[in-house]
Amino acid sequence: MVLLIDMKANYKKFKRYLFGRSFSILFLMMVFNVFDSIGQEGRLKISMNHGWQFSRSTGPDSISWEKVNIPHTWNDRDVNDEEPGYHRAVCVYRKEMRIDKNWKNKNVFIYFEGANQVAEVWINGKKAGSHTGGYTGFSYRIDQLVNFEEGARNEILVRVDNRHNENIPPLSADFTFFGGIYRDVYLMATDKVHFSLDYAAKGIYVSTPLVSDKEAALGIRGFIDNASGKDQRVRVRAVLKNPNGKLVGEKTSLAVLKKGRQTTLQMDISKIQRPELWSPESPSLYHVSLQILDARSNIVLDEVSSPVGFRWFRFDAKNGFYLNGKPYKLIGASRHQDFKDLGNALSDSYAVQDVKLLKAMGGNFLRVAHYPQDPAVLEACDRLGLLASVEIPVVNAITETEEFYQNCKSMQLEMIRQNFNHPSVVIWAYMNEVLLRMKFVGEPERQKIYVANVAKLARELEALTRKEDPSRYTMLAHHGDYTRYKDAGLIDIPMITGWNLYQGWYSGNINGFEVFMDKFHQEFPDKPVVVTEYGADADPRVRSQTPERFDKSVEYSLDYHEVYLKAIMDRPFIAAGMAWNLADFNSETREETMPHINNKGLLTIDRKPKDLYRYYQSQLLSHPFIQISDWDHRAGYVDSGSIFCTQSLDVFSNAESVELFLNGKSLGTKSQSDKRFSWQVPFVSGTNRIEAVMASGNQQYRDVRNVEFCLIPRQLNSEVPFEQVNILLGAKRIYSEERSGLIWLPDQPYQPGGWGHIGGTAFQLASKARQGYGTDRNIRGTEDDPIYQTQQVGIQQYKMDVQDGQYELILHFAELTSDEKKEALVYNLGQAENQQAAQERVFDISVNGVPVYRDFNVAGSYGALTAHSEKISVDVAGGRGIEIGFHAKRGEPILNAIQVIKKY
Ligand code: GCB
Ligand code: CA
Repeated sequence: MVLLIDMKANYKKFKRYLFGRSFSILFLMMVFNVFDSIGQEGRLKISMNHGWQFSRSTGPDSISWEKVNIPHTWNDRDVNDEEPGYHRAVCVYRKEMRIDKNWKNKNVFIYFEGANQVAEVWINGKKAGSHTGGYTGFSYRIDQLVNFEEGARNEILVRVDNRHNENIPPLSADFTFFGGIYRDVYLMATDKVHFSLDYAAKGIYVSTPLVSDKEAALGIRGFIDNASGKDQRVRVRAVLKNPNGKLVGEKTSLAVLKKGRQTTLQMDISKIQRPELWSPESPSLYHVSLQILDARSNIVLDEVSSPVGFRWFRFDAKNGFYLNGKPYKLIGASRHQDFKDLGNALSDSYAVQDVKLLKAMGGNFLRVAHYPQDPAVLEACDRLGLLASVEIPVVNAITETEEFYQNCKSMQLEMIRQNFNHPSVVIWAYMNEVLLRMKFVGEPERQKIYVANVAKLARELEALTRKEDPSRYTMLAHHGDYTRYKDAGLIDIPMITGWNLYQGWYSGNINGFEVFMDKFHQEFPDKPVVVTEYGADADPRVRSQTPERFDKSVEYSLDYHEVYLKAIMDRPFIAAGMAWNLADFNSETREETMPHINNKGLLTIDRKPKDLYRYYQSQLLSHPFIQISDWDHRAGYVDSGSIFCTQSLDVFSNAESVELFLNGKSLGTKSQSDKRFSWQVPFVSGTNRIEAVMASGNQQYRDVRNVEFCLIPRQLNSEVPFEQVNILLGAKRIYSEERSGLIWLPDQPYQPGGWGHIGGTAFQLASKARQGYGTDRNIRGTEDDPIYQTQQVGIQQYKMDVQDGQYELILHFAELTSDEKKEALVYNLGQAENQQAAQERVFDISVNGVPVYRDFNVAGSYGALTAHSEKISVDVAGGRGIEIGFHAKRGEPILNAIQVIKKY
């Protein structure tokens, strides 16, 4: 920069010195070009993310400002606390800015990539505009509102509102509506003659009306605004370069732009020979740039550019998706736009990282769900090679008002216009499970009208989409209530039907998935179909040797995904399978093992791979892949009569066969087709070196992992010394605390010589529609909810035949019954609410016959659904072990978890 300024100041001397007189023209052009990029000419776009002030309150007296940078949300923390709900209100952002005085003759715009969900923009006290909808960009022309004088301060004020609004989708959904200016903000300056910024789009729309491997053509539609106050003669030049930067096509056309008007431009570049085709395997991008040049002076007034991907595709009802003429199975995942502790306020690099992770998994498809996301997402898909769908956030239900319909339509229009040029996009969608939260339950006639109104809105959005973009497909995603959507006519309206199916998760029978898909295909043999969602929660802290539905174990989710992926792969008519979800995401109303988080991700909320991700890699990658499960901190009970504990261990690989070694000794070779490899491994105490080996060609590949194992004796007088046990009562799952690494094992009934409970039964929810044991309610006062979510009800004793010594007992309690209403589960897919009438219980606790607590009343003293622990020291002598007695006074005694620690 400094150098450039010097150059300008000493222009004459310098010019002569360098080039002599004859080079002056060339040099002049160089100076112009350099200054182009700092705003003297052409178009300029600079970020405005830094140095904002933010206030949660809007009242003039109470206003207090804090410094923030954008991207910003005011809900990054409160969505994770134990208070139900999060701040949904009007908040204000403010910034002072100076505008370059040289921009006086330009059009100046402020451009927001997104603010949730209504934003009102004021410049120097005058309203520049307002925007409805939290997921699309918007821009306003502001040169008529700003002060260009040298040093003058301009104030920009943005009121952002994320309150519930009946007229703005989404009305409800299984994700959090974080408020704020959570995507980049830019200031733009253009010549008065420029490509239109209407709909915050680029003003040019590229299409590929003809593509084959022999020849391609590029269509360009553009809109040019002339705000200059006089008619202008311009030349518009389109330049197409191939992926190597070589010019492959050029077109120029002359136009007269009427003052104050918008001129439409239509150009094409044809006869592009042997185009390099775009595909996920080879995402070759051409590049087109369009310039508006003053016809007389040849000065560039404006310039925009776009990537171009030459590819063709179709969805076939019988044989699925075709890309560039060949059948092509689409497998991928959906993405939400939040990240651990950041809410939705992420910089672009997070978006790029997610796309990379999906690509590295072997995925070739991204469902951008349930709303349009940061521009960086689809840019990354174009570059890295992922096909994509995008949708507006009409989720669960609609409101039957003209305003709601209009908001849907403008969102759809903005989505299409803003994302039109991405070669990655093949589908536009506009409703997700729209009949899930049915309105007018119990009023059948009114409900019919409602459903008809939903269908009417769908038809209008469909018509709009097809008119805007005849080159892509349209889609709706429905939940598994087949007849509801069929009767509503919602299967006939879009070009593709998407099903979000959770048989084996929200409902019992996992094989129901195949049955459902086959039935649909039989009844609608002409309808292209995709699986827009399928998934099962996997809390990476929860593992199981006996996985079952809703236990939240990684193992159950693996079983689930194996069944689904195989069924999708086996059926050519299923064009695509999109796992729900790429990563865990925030859903404030959710409770379960990790409150506020939906755990169906293949990655954690901070994007660490779960075993699920490795499973997909093993099924999708073509280069040799082998990885051992990350369950490498384990505990377990000694097998009877031995000094080890046998547990299963998974290996993920695309090899035909894999051999496993434990501490150098082979445990045998396994072969597989579409499942993970699994061995029963006799783990010894301490470090177990696991090595998995595969062959590919004449090359060997291996993965090595040390599994740290804590062996717990079942018989307390056995050869294995006893140090500590951490036991979950009424549970079948294993739980690892994230911070301390402590591992909790399922309880057992007492056997002489060992330990366990005597009496009682495992706690179960009144509604058995879901999990087999424990509760799904948030337990307050702990981050380790699974320790407290299971319990033995009606317990009489807890007995441990430990040897003499000094021990510490920690008893963990939480009352799991409560009259407290759980927030309506919007994602509950039609399940009845799990309400459990509060139980009153009062009991005494004794240790080795000595009364320790009298009239113990967990809920009465500490509140229901709240973690509470008691620590007791015991000296065990005379070989009598430990015997904890629970003596009912009112109701049934309970115990949720117990730790027994040997001190000396
Ligand atoms: C669905 C919804 C999605 C939820 C998902 C779930 O069907 O489309 O928004 O997050 O189920 O996990 O329940
Ligand atoms: Ca961005």
